[in-house]
Amino acid sequence: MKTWQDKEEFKKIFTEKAHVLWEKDLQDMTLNEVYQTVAYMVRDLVSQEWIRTNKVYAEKKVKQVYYFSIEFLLGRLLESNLIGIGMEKVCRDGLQDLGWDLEDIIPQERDPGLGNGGLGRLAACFIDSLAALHLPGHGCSIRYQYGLFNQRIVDDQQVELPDNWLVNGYPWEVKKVDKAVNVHFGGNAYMRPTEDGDLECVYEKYSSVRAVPYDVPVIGYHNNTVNTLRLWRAEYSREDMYRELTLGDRHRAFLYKENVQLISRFLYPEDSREDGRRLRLMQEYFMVSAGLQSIVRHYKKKYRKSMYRFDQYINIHINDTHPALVVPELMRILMDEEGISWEAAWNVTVRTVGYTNHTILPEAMERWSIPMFQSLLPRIYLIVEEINNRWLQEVRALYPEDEARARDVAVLWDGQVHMAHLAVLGSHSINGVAEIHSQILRDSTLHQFYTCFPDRFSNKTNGISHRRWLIQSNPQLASLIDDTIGDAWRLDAAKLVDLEPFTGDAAFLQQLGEVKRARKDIMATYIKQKYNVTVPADSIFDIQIKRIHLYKRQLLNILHILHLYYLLKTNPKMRITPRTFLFGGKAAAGYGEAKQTIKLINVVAGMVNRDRRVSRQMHVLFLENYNVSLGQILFPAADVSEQISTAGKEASGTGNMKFMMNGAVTMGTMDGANVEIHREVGDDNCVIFGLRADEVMDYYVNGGYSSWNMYSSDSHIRHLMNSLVDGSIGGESFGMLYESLLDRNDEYFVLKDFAAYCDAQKEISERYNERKKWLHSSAVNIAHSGYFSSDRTIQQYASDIWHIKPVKI
Ligand code: CRA
Repeated sequence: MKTWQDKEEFKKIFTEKAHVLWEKDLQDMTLNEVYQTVAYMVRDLVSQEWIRTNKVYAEKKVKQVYYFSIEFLLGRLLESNLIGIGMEKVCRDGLQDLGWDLEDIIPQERDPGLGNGGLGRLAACFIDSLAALHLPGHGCSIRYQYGLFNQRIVDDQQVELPDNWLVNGYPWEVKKVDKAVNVHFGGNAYMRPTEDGDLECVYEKYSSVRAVPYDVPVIGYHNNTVNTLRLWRAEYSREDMYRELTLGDRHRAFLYKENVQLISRFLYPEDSREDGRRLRLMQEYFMVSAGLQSIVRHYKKKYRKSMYRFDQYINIHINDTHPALVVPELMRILMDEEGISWEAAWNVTVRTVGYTNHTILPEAMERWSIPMFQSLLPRIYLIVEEINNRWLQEVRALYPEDEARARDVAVLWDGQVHMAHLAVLGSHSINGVAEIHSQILRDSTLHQFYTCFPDRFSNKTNGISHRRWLIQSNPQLASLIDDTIGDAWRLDAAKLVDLEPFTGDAAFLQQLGEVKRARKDIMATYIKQKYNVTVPADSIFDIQIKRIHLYKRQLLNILHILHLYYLLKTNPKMRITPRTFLFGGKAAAGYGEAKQTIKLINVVAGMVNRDRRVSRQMHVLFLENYNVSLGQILFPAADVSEQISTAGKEASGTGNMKFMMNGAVTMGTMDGANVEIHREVGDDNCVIFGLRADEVMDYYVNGGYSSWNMYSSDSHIRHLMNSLVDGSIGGESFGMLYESLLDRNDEYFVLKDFAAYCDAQKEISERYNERKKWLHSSAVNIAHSGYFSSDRTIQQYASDIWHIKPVKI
């Protein structure tokens, strides 16, 4: 790859580039212009490799995977790309000479808010790993004009501001006008007999949307691979507009134009919650159809192979059910455009598609009303109907007179299209994202499918990119690791286990303590600057950062804090290990309980921090607008990682892995990947508490839990619950939370797990006071975090599901 020889060359190229781009003297440039200049320079460096990567894949006709995801939560790219091409130092030094600090330039890049949380961030880690492992794999998604809202806290409450992330342009994208395709919506579809006695589909009177791709390079790590993330934008074309005008009136044409542009305007702000709105279905089909059309076109043009062999060269992976329309859309292309029979098309489709499930929360399972689906996608509906009919025929033949079974596995039932069932039926591979989650899929959520296709099910425990979450975000720890075991772990995260012999080494632990302290100081400085709050860096940094959701139980955390506060108020002589409790996360705008939780945290924080006697021992803070960039400051600074979801609810979690890799000790339930973290580090190096998933399930099925009984029998709980509604917390009332905990019988077992959580927190404090033991635990966590690298996850997908091989560029 072309690189900058040294900082002198960097400065020369920078100066030329800046002049061309901005027509300004260097001293007049804004920081943002400096950022953009460097970003374009990085793109110049990789452009040859980007072209070559695609050429090599096509020339060698290698099998490629396309990862379809409605979200890609990339985070900033300048620093990660500089690290990827090994040019960070040259750039830093060059900028320094020119009078800029790279640290001031990096934050000029806006976080592309193209995702909500775990699912979108996972997709970003996956394409990062694909490129790092020189695997031929690309992303496909939507180029939302507005990302997830920016969160402001005003009067203790969340306010949502639009995230217009593209205002200054996005230097990483390349618009490919010549690669645009048309996607059809609405109209009529019906079958009619052909002359040779067959049936063919007529699809007419639809309206068209122009899908224009914007490609973002996905740069490997110290290799020459540059894969592609293709983001589709919806546009109207003059032709289509003209046709609308001739078909209808001007009003109709206007509506057409407005509707079309809406498709790629907003990211839906729901995380683990179904929304069911028409526009979302349009987004899903838009992404799927545009993505598939371009893949098929490329395959035919460059691979020149028969469509019957499509699955030998192409794999399509669907990240949850949002892209599940890949199944009927590929069927449509194979049958209507390529003239292939149903049976052959179905074989190709199933062999091409793989599906990952990310949630078992019933409220998050996508379902669409049939009338809406049918009117929006009439041709696709006919195909889904046929898939359903053929499938139910099989099921009824196998299990006659078992309508309950048919209902459990139907794609169309009760007036709805069940997307998870469509995804399962149309895939050769179905996987969950942590062992316990995959187990629950097999045992209950998808049990009937599992009995039909046991071989198609597997587990692929999630992972995170150790490049972003260790090398990039915690350079202090990364260089300590280099000094201790060498730097081979940078290419192979499994080698982090070489740290194991040092987890008892006093000198190493001492240095580890210093690194953690340095990272806590950075965090404390951020807090001081942004909130004018001083948090003591020698207190325990106890952090819960993730979407706000009842099942994730931020409530359990804040109720424990409130409990501690009351104890300290009533016993002025009481001493606890000083703690700083930090929270961050967005609540979906329409999710009342989640928003009230944010308010409760903020009101309690104000009360605690203002109380001089208490605030010597504890601080509480809600950090505004948690996103990838803020995460890069928070994970390295944590002592304690709060992973306290109700057991059985969190499919995997990935924040838990980021904390672990940065040496935090997990305080967690036996849920998601916590189970595997616990297995890796053992009881001594994490703190597990609370109900197990089977116990939770047992309460749901057989009853036997009453939160009112807890209220009556436990005076602490009674006090806490009363305080939610009697005005004693900052004169505010938190009725929704009170109702959910008591009147709605505490669906997530917050009160049930409360005592166990308090004990676990005491345990944490005691362990923290034994400094050497604590640092040992921290080191054990880092040493065993290699398993949670997304490189391991992607290698498993590549060999077990996609059957793709590395290609050296
Ligand atoms: N909300 C799960 O809840 C999981 C991620 C990525 C989630 C997390 O536990 O780590 O996916 N599920 O696998 C989801 O988005 C639609 O379902 C998530 O991010």
